[in-house]
Amino acid sequence: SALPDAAASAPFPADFIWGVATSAYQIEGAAHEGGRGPSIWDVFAATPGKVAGGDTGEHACDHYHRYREDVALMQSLGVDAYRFSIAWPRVQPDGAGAWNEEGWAFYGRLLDALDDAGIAAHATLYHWDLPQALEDKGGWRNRDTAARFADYAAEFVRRFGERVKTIATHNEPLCTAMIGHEEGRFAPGLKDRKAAYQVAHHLLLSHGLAMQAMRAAGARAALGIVLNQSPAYPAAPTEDARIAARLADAMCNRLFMDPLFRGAYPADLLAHLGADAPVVLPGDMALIGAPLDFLGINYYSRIWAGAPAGQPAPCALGVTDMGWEIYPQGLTEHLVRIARDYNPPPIYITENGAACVDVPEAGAVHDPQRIRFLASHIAALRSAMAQGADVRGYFAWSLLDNFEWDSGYAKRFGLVFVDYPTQQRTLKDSALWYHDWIVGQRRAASVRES
Ligand code: PNW
Repeated sequence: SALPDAAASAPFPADFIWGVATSAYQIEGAAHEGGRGPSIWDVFAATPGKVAGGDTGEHACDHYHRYREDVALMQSLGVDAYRFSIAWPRVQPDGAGAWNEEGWAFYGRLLDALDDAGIAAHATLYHWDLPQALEDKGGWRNRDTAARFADYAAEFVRRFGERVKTIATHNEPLCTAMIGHEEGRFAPGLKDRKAAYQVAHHLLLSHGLAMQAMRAAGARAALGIVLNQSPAYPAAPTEDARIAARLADAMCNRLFMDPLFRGAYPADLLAHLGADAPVVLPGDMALIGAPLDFLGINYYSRIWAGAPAGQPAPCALGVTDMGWEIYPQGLTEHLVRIARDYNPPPIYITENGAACVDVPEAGAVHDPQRIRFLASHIAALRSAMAQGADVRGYFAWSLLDNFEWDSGYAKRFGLVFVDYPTQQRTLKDSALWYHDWIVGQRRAASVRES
């Protein structure tokens, strides 16, 4: 399926959106300010042994206080759009009942700053920071949490629905469900496969209920969901490895894509799960399958499945500082496959980026690996579009170095370097590269128009 370089280097459409992304818990800090309630990540990070270095999001990038400076940084990059998330416990500390006006006011100020800078806002309602009060009642294992989420979503639309271009219900429900409830590496830290699949279903249900509630509240923004997706490849030329890859695809991709776009969980996955398959009530699948205005896809790497015991998965290219294989072609292959198998709505690449070992040096940060990562994935995206994938925008992860979940501050994904003790921000070479890339695309578009 590889196309000649011409497709990958063709200019992007003039209205293609270039952006950067962040999430609330990873950058805001001010965990105890402005009436914010505790989230499951505050509790998890405070538990010894859960996060590298004992790091927490208590201060993070102090974006809660420095958002104006951060919007100015985005402006200097020349981006069209900013994808960020709302901290649910900031706007509804208990996850139910009273709204916290001081919390809503923060997002109002952020939206004002983005307006002034001419940067479009793309909001995500849930990027993993569940109010702890809801976790105390069973969190996403409790079906009622889905109804609480829909209330919050509708309130967001009533307040800010006119001021954002897109609203995503969830970010990466796969990670919430599996890393949070089966692996235990993310909050709330459970190790229970049956619970994890019930959580996956309740996340999808909460998405469906939120879509319904937001439409009823008169949402004008485009509504959708963000999924992390990875093509799965057999790690050996054997039938066992092919079966393992099919199952990995079911667990990572079709688990969410099939209910959203085909109205049912994958039969092979349900058969594999047996008694661990989720309880689904009548009407759930119709809610979950309601039409989306857009689909967000986060792409980082591919999955190898079925490597014979003791044999490492083949991995020809380099890896990032996360140890994740760099495989831009997977983005092309996956987007083409999604277009073919699901006929999805317009797609945004809502995250793509790399962790690198970045060292500041005399006011600069040289990160050639990140530049190569971004350039090669953008080219891979362009060739997917040439093969029919309808992609409208690309958001680099991330604007800033930030709290990288269980890795704490040890892993740096930012285009902008953050010196945490001083909170000083420094543009990395990749930020300058991204700026030049965006300017180059705009110039090419205006030449085409004249
Ligand atoms: C995404 N995995 O998380 C998240 O949306 C971001 O908050 C995060 O900072 C970024 O990617 C980088 O990690 C992921 O294990 C976490 O495959 C884990 C995985 C993938 C994405």
